[in-house]
Amino acid sequence: VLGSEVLTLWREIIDKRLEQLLPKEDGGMPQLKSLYQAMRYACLNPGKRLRPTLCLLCAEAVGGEALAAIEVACAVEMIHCFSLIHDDLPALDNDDLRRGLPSVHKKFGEAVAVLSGDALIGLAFEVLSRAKGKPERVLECLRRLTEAIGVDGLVGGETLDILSEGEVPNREVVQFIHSRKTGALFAASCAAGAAIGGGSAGDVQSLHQYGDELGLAFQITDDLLNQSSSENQLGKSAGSDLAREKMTYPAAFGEDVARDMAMEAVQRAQQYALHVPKMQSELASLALFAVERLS
Ligand code: GRG
Repeated sequence: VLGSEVLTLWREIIDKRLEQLLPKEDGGMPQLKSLYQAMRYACLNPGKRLRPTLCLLCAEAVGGEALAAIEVACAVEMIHCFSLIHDDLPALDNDDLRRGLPSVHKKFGEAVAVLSGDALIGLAFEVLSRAKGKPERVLECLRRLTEAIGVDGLVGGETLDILSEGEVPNREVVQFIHSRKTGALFAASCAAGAAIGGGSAGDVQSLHQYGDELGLAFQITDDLLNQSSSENQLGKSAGSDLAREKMTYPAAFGEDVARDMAMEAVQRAQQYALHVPKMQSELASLALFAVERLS
């Protein structure tokens, strides 16, 4: 089974639950309609849904039911969409295009964009708190996801990414940035899925490592695509890393070595996938998808 087929299989279920969990456009207070619209726009536009799919698969991989992880998966996607809204803001990467459409601040203005992101992260944790499962498992998901977004995760990685613009490419720094701004959320999505699925400590750890390696392969590929692909193909800006002198894998290691490193990370991810009881081939396909994707 191809990675893209695994994604197609789950996307409708994920989108349907997200749709139910997000505020209705015409619900609540009429004056807040643009806030509700911005939250829905950010979450329901056509992204790949890779992180929530991994979360569901990892629950199944450890012997649980995929759907038991749906709240955790939706929380993960809300966190991810929040990070995209903020990443695109003028103060950060200043990107006008996302998922083939105007980015949230272009469509709704900066204030509503910032605030819709804030609302999404709150909603993510509210949804997570309602996840079905033993309280200690829900708490483990909470810990893993909050760790993944904090100073040792997305925020730390993104901050260094921004502060390193224009600096001479440095291999250690680029590894630090990538493992945090991208790897941490992939790892936490997988580990949280495994945790809520009732996995043993060893299985949860294997899937954390799997997600970490997949995330590395995914971000190196993102760097390579930014360099070689087009805005049309990506649905987001292309060539922007060079223009902003970003600290990327191709900048620090060269394109060929970066490509090899991405493939090596896929292989390591696939090795970790062999440690869990089920869904090994689906997990292996999704790891390969991280490098073979065109957008
Ligand atoms: C979460 C508290 C908190 C802060 C976030 C803004 C920020 C701090 C971090 C930015 C992280 C970021 C945007 C990293 C890039 C990761 C990446 C390659 C995103 C693209 O992911 P895809 O291709 O997107 O899976 P789709 O559109 O398919 O969902």
